[in-house]
Amino acid sequence: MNDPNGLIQWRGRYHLFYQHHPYGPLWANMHWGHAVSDDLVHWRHLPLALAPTPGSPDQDGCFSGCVVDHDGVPTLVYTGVRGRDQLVCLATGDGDDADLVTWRKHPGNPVIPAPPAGLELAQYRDPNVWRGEDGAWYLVHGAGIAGVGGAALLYRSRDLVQWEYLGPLHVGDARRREPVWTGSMWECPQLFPLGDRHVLLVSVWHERQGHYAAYMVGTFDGRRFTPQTEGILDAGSLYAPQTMRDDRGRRLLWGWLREGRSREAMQEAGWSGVMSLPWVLTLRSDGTLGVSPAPELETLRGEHSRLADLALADDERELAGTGGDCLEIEAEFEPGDARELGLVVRRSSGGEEETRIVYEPAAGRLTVDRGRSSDDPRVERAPQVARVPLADDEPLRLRVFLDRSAVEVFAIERGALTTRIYPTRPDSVGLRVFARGGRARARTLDVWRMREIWQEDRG
Ligand code: DQQ
Repeated sequence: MNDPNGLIQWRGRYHLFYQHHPYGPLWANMHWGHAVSDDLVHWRHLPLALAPTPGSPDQDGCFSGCVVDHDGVPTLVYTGVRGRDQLVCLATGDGDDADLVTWRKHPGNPVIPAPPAGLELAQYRDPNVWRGEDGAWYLVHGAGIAGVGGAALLYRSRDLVQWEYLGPLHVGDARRREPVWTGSMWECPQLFPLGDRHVLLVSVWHERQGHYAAYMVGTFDGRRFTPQTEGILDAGSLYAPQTMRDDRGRRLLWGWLREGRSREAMQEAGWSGVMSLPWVLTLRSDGTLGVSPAPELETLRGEHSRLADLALADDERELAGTGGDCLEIEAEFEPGDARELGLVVRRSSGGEEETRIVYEPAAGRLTVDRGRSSDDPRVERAPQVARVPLADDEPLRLRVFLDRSAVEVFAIERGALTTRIYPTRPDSVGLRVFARGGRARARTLDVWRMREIWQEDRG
């Protein structure tokens, strides 16, 4: 699996569609998978929602898109792939079907039959649709302009079938590399209101220089987006995120956690790709995005251990009896004068394997060090790094979720860093806390074993 698609709450239930290859562990032959949840925590698999139709505009793949409520008719807007064409297609569901399992493709597909004229587009895919305040439908479309790079294009429609091109919503600045680079294209763009601003979320894609998810916060005048602040949503493994607003008014986000192992290792495992946890987005007073894990995840907290007021002076302590590979860890540190401090997770008893979550106060840098995460030579070892500057005397508050190969680290309300790790040893479950080059204090350290979400399916 890869990108989350079509996030929607329908009759109170959360639907999560996603890019899926049902017949093999590597990316190919894109279908739409589908899962549903009442509580954001326990999910039920539903049948495939979309499959390519031979001889049609999506014969070579049903790529990313969204689902909207069109006056009671669930309507799926996606990228149909035929040869080199990647064009906007529609499918409609049955509003009375709470499971949203039946989809009929529109006979007039593709509903946007060609990219806009007058732009030299090297890439064009990934529609995302919302209802504007004027009652019209708006669509932001991912694009890459030859010689420029990432762009988000804007369309408007009254009926989701006839679309008028309104021009570029926003075009990347090819002179800058950070934080929002143009890359070759912006995949999966999404524009949504948050607080008193609009957020443009983009997945920066470049064929040789990597992928990452970035955001801009700014204003939208109905035609153009003007950024005021911008940042990297996640400098780790999360890509192609999509968001939805739920009936509690929250802006929820999911992303695809990409693999960090070779194609051969994925083949051997028989699967690849993980969906992130549900995140809640907020707008911080400095105009940057705050992220935190959805509070519903706390219902998975099982056996609990707590340590409080632990002084650390250039040492590393084993937290006996707290280890595991499915844990939630919440820690609040006073960084003191330590050069670095943090947690060691998935540590084998002899230290052969370990993953270090390291905070360096002077640099305001959070790193997940995967240098010794795995004995398997086929996995990525590069550290993953996020900027998390703290104010003077501000504590470092971390929430860490370990779920086997998926690691999601939240520096509370400030940023997130997701990682994939592949320890090989059965004893790589140890947990430690450390400070180096000075003194720090762990004010509180809570560890919960996380409960399994799939039990009922096994019964
Ligand atoms: N994944 C989809 C595309 C999208 C990319 C194909 C982003 O629609 O651009 O699986 O990961």
